[in-house]
Amino acid sequence: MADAPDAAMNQPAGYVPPRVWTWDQPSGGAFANINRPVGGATHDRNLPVGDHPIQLYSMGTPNGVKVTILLEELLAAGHSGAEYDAWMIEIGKGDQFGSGFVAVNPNSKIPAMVDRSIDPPVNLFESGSMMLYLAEKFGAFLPTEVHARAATVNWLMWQMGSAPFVGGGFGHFFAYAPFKIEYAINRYAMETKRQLHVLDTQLATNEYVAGGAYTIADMAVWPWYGSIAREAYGAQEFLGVDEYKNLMRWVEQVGAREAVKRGRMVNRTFGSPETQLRERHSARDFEINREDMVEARGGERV
Ligand SMILES: N[C@@H](CCC(=O)N[C@@H](CS)C(=O)NCC(=O)O)C(=O)O
Repeated sequence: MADAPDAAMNQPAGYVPPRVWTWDQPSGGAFANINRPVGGATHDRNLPVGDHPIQLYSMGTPNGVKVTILLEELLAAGHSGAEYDAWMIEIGKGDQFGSGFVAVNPNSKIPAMVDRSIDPPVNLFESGSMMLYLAEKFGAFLPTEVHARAATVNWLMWQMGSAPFVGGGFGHFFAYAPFKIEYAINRYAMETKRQLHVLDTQLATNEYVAGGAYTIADMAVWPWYGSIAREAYGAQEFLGVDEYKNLMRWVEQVGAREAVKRGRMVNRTFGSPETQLRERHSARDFEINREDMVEARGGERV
């Protein structure tokens, strides 16, 4: 209920939600500068277009990495039609509010993708939608047998529905909020641990998330829950991630795949320079345009 029984207990003390919310102050916390209560473009800017059929506009966050892992897996499996240009959309700088980006994704969130092998081109947003689209287009990483396919889509949708509680809930209040709120941290730590336990239980009797085969469900779940298990928010001890033994086994197993290692690097803007490939326009970029190499050349991309 908006009007709590004792406003003195509220945060800040005495706060009572007004009848109508208005956007009159910055919310504080990390990323507050890009938060707005309205959608739509803030500036005119066309999206660049490269040579390949698939144009990806993204950044190396877990939602972006899901798609670059799938594209690298498709290429590794011999699907040359999955060749792609990965362009950088720096969300901290507001690139997602450019008119060209908004025309592809009215929701102004990375990743967004355009399949230009079809006329007119196909616009895609929501990483889960992009993964289903690519898996169906190439007939790969999505089983055709009805039970296995249903299980794969179940877990893909589970990831899409669950991860916002981890990122927007736990990660926000544990790491990004301007101050620590015990109630919020407890609420989202509980939910995050519940999700980790759900995954751990599933992986106790299944090699991969949706069963015996490596699918788009693994590629969707791994960037989020692998990252929670290994480094995200500096919360591994807090969440006791080592207790989820089956999850940890799968995190290592999937993380060891070469395509996963490559997919993680694409559009990455953090971590050590040798782990970052800011933009990817050909497979050779992994050998010549890693950020450590670009820095050694004084910023030149070749
Ligand atoms: N459900 C969406 C979530 C996308 C999303 O939240 N993207 C974040 C980065 S991980 C973003 O672009 N944030 C920028 C903003 O909120 O302005 C998906 O899976 O594609």
